[in-house]
Amino acid sequence: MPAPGENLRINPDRLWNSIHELAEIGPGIAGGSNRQTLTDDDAKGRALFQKWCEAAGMSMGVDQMGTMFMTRPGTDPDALPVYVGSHLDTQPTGGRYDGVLGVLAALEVVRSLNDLNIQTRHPIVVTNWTNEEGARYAPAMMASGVFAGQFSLDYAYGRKDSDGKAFGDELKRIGWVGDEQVGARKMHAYLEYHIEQGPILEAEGKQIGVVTHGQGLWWLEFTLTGKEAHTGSTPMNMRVNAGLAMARIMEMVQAVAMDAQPGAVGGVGQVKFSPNSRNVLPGTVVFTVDIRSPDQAKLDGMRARIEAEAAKIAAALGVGCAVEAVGHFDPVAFDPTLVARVRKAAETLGYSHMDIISGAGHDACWMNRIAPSVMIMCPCVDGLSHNEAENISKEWAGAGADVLLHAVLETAEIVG
Ligand code: HGY
Ligand code: MN
Ligand code: MN
Repeated sequence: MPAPGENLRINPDRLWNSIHELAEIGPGIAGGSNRQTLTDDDAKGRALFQKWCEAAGMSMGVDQMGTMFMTRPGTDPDALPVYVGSHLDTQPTGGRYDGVLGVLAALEVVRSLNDLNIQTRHPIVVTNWTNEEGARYAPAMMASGVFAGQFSLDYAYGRKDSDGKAFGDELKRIGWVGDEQVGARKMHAYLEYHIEQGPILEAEGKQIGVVTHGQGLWWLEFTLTGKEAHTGSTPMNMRVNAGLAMARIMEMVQAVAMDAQPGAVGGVGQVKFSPNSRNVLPGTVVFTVDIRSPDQAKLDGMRARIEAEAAKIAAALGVGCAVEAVGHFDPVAFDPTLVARVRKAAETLGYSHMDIISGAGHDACWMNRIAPSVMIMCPCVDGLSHNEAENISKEWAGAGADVLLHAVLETAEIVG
C-alpha cells in the first residue's frame, strides 16, 4: 500500500477561511462564538456544514441524537469506515476553534483527497457530534456518550436546560432528529483533531500534540438547601446559609485538588442561587464541581473526599446537601498503533511534536471505548480556551490538519 509522501498537504487557506465563515454563525459578543447546541444558530451551522460536505461529494446520515455523519465512499464497500470528527457546538462564551477545527479539518482532508484524486479502501466519515460541550445540556460529550452506550436515548432526550426545555424537544424543534439508531454504525477507527486548550505545546514550542491519554472527569452537581430569609433583619445566629456552605465547599474543592498535585484539577464553573435576590438568603444553591485527573485512583479519591467533606460542611451550618454525578468518564489510553501513526506523520512532515495528555474531555474519549481512537492537538495562544479570546495561528491549524491527513490515509489505506 503506498504511503503518503511528505509533500502531501492540505490547503491551509481553505481550512482557515471555512473556520472563519462558520464563525459568522452564532457569533459571540467579543469575537468568539456562541453557537450552543440545539439553538437556531446550531441549526444554521449544521446546514452550512452539510452544504460544504455535499459539495465535496459526501452523503449525509443523521442519527436519533442529531449527530451528522458525512460519508466519502471507499473502494471496498465492505470495509468499515474511518471516522474523523469533533463538534460544532460551542460554549456561550466560546472560541472559534474549539471543536470546529476538528470537524472542518476533517472536511479539509476530504477536500484535499478530492483535489488529489486519491481513493482509499475504507470509506471516510466526517462527523459532527451533537452537544459535546455540555454547556446547555449536561453531560458533556452527550451524543458520543449515547453512541458508545454510556447513556440511554431516553436519558439524553429528557435532559433539561436552565429554561426547562428538554433536549429531545429542542432537537425536534430545529429539525435534526435523524432516523439512524444511535450506535448502530461500526468503526474501523476514530481520529479527532482539536486545539490543546492548555499551555503546554506553546510553552514547549511544539507544533503537534500526539495525544496518548485523556484525563478522567467527574461532574458532581450539589444541591444545598438553606432557608430563605431577609439578609438585613435575620440575626447571624439564626441563618441557615446555603450560600456560605457553597463558599466553604468551593474552598475545600480547591484544597483537595491542590493536595492531589501534580496532575489533578478541581473547580466550579456554574452556580445557581434561588431566588437569586440581592436581599434574600438563598433557599437553594445548585452548583457543579468539575474534578479531573489522568490517574484513576486520584480521581476517585478526590470525589470521595469532596463528597464526605461537603456533607460535614453543610451539616455544620444546618444546610441540606444532596449530590448527583451528572458527568463522568474514566481516564483514557488511546490506541497505541494510531498514536504511533500520528507521531510518524508528524515526523514525516517535519513538524515538531510531543506526547501529551488531554486536559479537556472530547468525543474521542467515548469513541475509544468502542473503536481504536486517537487525537491530534495543536497549540493555542496562552493555553486559553472556553473564552472568546481563544486563538490559534493558521500555521498551527494547517500543521495539525496535515498530520490528520496522513494519519487518516495510513488508516483508510490509499488505493492505486
Ligand atoms: O468539558 C470538557 O472538557 C469539554 O470541553 N466538553
Ligand atoms: Mn471541544
Ligand atoms: Mn469545549
